[in-house]
Amino acid sequence: MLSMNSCGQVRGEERYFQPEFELMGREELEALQAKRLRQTAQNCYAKIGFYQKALDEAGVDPAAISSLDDLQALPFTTKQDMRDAYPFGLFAIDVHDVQRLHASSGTTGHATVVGYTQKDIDVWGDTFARAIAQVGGGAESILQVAYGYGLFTGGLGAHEGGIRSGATIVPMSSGNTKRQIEMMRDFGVDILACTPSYALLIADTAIEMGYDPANEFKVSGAILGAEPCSEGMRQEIEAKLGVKMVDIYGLSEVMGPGVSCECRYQNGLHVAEDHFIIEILDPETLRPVPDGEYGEVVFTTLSKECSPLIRYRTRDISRIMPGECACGRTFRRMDRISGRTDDMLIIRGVNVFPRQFQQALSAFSELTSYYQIILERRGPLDHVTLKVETTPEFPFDEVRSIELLEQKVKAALRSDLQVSVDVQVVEPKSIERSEGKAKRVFDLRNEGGN
Ligand code: DLL
Repeated sequence: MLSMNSCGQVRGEERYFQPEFELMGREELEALQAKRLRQTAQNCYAKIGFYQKALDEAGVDPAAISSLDDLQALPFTTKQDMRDAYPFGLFAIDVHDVQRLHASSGTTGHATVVGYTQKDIDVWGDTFARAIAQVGGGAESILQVAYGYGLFTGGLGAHEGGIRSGATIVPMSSGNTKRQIEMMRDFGVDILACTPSYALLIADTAIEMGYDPANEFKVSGAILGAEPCSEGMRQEIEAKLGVKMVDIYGLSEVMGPGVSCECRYQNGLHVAEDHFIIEILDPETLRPVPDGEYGEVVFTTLSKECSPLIRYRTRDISRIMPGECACGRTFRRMDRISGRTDDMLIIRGVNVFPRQFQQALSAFSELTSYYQIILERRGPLDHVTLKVETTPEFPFDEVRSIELLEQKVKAALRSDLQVSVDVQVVEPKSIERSEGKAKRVFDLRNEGGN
């Protein structure tokens, strides 16, 4: 349980902790959320044409919102709505009063643009600083930010958290891996922030360079997110780097990293409920599902000045973890993201998410965490090949061993996931490494061929 002294510091140490919110009683917290929800809806109605129209159509008077139950009557916002409003159509303030702009990639249409006032940035910094505290970091820490800086929210989000917690920041951005490792060693970095894929690449590269980062480096905490990370991959990162890892979640539309984050119990991600309302909805009926059941994650922002959002449909799939957390925080926990409604694969009628492959593969000590799923069209049917990479210790020159491993993996997938896919075992290091979010699924179904 968390304990604090009269200055609000945890166990006498200076850690970034906001007990007045993080330990707030549920009733009081929900009253605060209801009040902020009303203010948000009123602000949206007064300042953003899109919401004025949507709230009018839904027949909602924002001033009449009095409890969280009123949320159900509010309209949704989708990524398409944000794209249609490109670039500043969903801003509640004039762009000239905005401190900073971020945008998500526009590979499938317009980018979604989000603005931040100084207050928005402060809140963002607060939520990331809470994550730094979760891995034991604070004003005495040296934080290496190896998320990409730029329009992507990873780099600057982590950076703001570092400022807020008073840490010394090493703003590396992603890439230049050997240099990252030298700096990590020479500067005595104790906290690393990047994607799980990149943390693994950093660990493997350090080991190749002849270091034993788990024992020779000071790094002891890692704040990793922006993509799914299986339990097996987490354990590999923790063992190779000698760190405690917390999974951090967020999305640029809603804020960036820090919307939710694990505590040291690593048992679900506490949602920053003082700034966001989370709902888990059935994606078909758009009705809430009971706690513990999976559904689409929907967020409403409660304190954003520039880019408030009402009921934003993330397409991420998760669930509310039932029960209380041993850490004493009252913020509810969402489970790690199990997939996205738009990355579900349907293999011969069976629904499966890429992350489930990752989980099934972690049972094989002969395999690394690197894999690729390749979708092709062969005749009328979709064909799936799973490329998996062996560890350097695996006897790759023994054809029989490869065949046996392929058969074992195929059988495991059939029994764990009920899917039948071709398995191709490939040599160590033949699957491309990522310095940011790893690309796992290659959909070649519309690329001609047979
Ligand atoms: O990825 C923000 C972020 C940066 C989060 C750094 C954590 C750390 P986007 O690029 O807009 O923003 O992508 C958001 O990434 O909807 C999820 O599908 C996925 N995602 C983010 N965090 C996690 C996570 C950032 N911890 C999209 N686990 C989201 C699984 C995640 N998926």
